[in-house]
This record gives sequence, C-alpha cells and structure tokens, in this order.
Amino acid sequence: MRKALITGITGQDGAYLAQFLLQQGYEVYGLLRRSASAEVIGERLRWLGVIDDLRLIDGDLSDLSSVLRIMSEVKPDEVYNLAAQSFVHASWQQPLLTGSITGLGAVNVLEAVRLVHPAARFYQASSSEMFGKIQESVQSERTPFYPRSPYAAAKMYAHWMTVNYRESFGLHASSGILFNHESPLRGIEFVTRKVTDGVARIKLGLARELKLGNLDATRDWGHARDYVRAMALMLRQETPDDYVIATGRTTSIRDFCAMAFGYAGLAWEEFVKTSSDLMRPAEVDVLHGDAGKAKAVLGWTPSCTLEEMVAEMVEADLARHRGRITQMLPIEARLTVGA
Ligand code: NDP
Ligand code: GDR
Repeated sequence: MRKALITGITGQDGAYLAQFLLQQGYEVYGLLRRSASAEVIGERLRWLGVIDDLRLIDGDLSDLSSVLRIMSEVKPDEVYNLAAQSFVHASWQQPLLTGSITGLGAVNVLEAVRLVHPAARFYQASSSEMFGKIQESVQSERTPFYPRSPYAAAKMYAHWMTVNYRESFGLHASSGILFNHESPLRGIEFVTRKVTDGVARIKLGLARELKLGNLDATRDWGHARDYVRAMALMLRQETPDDYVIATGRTTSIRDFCAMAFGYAGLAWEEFVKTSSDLMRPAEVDVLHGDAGKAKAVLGWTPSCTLEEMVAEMVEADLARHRGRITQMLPIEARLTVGA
C-alpha cells in the first residue's frame, strides 16, 4: 500500500486530495497544526466523510523538528506540500508570516525529505499568482513570472527552491502551477465562495446585499476535485517536472456574479455593492492559463465546467443556510418541518 503525507490536509485541496488518494488505495497521513478549535478545523474532512480513514499527526510547517519527526515516523512514498498562508489579500497585512509559512515552510518540508527520506516524491503547490502582472496574454510554463503580492513572492521562493532541490540533490520534486480552483469547500474569504454564500443568504432573506472589491479582474477558475487529480498524476511520472494546471477559460468577477445570482433567479446588480476597503494595494488583473503540457504529458483535462461548479457551490451554500435556519427554530417547529 502506498503512503502519502499531506501538509495542509484541513484546507480545501488537502481534503479533496486525501479523498482522492484514499479512493486509490493509499494510506493517507496529514500534518495537523494544533488549534484550540480542532473540531472545527477538521470540518472539510468530515464533510467529505474521510476523517476516520486517515491519520492526523501534530506538527507545524514552521517547526522543522516536527516536520523531521513526521517524515521519519511515516516514511511516505509521496509528500504533498499544500500548507500555506494562502489568502493573497492577508499577505500585505502579514508579509513575514506569509514568507515564513508559504515560503520557508516549503523548504522545511524539502529539507525533511532530503535529510530523512530522499526516496519520497515531493509535490509543491505553486500558484498562477506568480505570473502576477502578466508578461503574456495566456500563461504557460514558459511565461516569465512577475509576482504582485507578498504571497506571490513567497510562492516564487518555494517554487524555485523546489526546482533547485530537484537539480541540486536529484529529488523527485515537482511543482504544480495551479490556476484558481474552487468548490463548496473553498474558504469563505475567497471571492467565488463569498459570492455563492452571499447569493444563498440573500435568496433565503438572511442578507440584503453583498460587498465586493474589484469586479473587473478575471480568473481562470476550475474545480478543486479536478486539480488534485493533476497533483497525483505529476508524482506518478518517472521524471519530475513543473506543470501549469488551468481550464483555458477566463471570466471576470462581474460575470461570475451574474452566473451565481442568475442561477438563484436573482439580478446581481440589485445586490452587489463595491467597497474600496476590499481593493488590494496591487492587483493581478488577468489570469488565463494554457495547460497544454499537462494534457500532453499527464493526460490531464478538467471535467467540470464553470457553470456546473457555480451550480454545485450555490446549492451547497443554500443547503448550509437552510440547515442553520432549521437549527435556530425551537424544537417543536423543527419537528413540524421534519428536521
Ligand atoms: P487553504 O487555505 O484552504 O488551506 C491551507 C492549509 O494550510 C490549511 O490546512 C491550513 O491549516 C494549513 N496551514 C496553514 N499554516 C500552517 C502551518 N503553519 N502549519 C501547518 N499547516 C498550516 O488552501 P487551498 O487548499 O486552497 O490551497 C492549497 C495550497 O495550494 C496552498 O498552498 C495554496 O497557496 C495553493 N494554491 C491554491 C490555489 C487555489 O486556487 N485554491 C491555486 C494555486 C495554489 P488550518 O486548517 O489549520 O488553517
Ligand atoms: P486570488 O483569489 O487572490 O486569485 O488567490 P481571491 O478569490 O481572493 O481573489 C480573486 C479576485 O477577486 C477579486 N475580488 C475579491 N476577492 C476577495 N477575496 N474578496 C472580495 O470581496 C473580492 N472582490 C473582488 C480580487 O481582487 C482578485 O482579483 C487565490 C488563492 O487561492 C491563492 O492561494 C492562489 O494561489 C490563487 O488563487 C491562484
């Protein structure tokens, strides 16, 4: 049985990747950072129904000794480094923390692989944010980077260290340059989930408006379930390499709003307000990926359309809020509605 170690297992991608690898017959281990709210932290793994099928081990990406301990305890065949301070907007407020987790943290994992278990195959979660102020209208592995946030700068460091560990020490280290990917398990602070959550609240009468920042930016959005499949495919190749993973379709935040509100039968212009507080000090205006190499080498293509993903996300948020409304009813009323 192959063993996989996932950092960031409690995040969106970690949860879907754990589910995917378990379905493939893997033994799955996750690095779990300590929290006073552990029961909330595992929510995504519970939602997917996999929390009892994997082993979570205490550690923190910024603590090299804990990463070394976990690496020697598990001796995994595959290591997926997904842990990060991943919210771009927050990286201007917490640049040092972002550098230390998103940048140096990746090197802690690379060091643990190199020192303890160099036979392990390593995956680094790189990002399309590294293209930042884009140098080509469609971005591929050959497009020069131009990071536009402390987050993107930290990801650049982790990306190049992955390439360097591959070239200097011969590690089987690959980097996935993933474009934005979303799902019902996306963190509520990211724009797609903020919108689908807002749609559900407004539809159910729990809110009257939704405040957003820049509506003109465009993103190449795919489904997280498709993207974690690409990560596993990269580690199955004989030769490690770097791959862009994207859908090849770019859509503005404005059009995403139109789709999500429209799905619920609402006109987005009536509810979306913009606020200067939500604008960023520097913006990544356009992201549009070319995943031709992943298609040719890995045989990877996305299976979920943006329309299907929007529908799944709005439905999930409607169900969550309906559930919460029911929970707030007195017990007699809950019995009447059959909850
Ligand atoms: P999330 O923000 O949902 O998850 C981040 C994970 O990192 C969580 O499990 C979090 O734990 C963990 N983490 C944060 N700090 C530490 C730490 N100090 N020690 C250990 N664990 C820590 O991110 P996603 O799942 O969306 O993304 C996964 C990775 O892919 C990230 O590296 C992200 O930057 C990158 N990426 C994501 C893209 C996307 O569109 N989703 C696109 C390209 C790259 P906790 O639950 O305790 O907070
Ligand atoms: P991003 O995702 O920064 O691309 O990083 P996010 O969803 O936060 O922003 C996308 C775009 O939407 C605009 N925007 C808003 N964003 C947020 N969060 N909230 C708002 O209210 C809002 N209004 C408009 C933003 O300005 C931006 O242009 C994500 C993360 O998952 C990273 O970790 C990952 O590396 C990249 O995707 C690829």
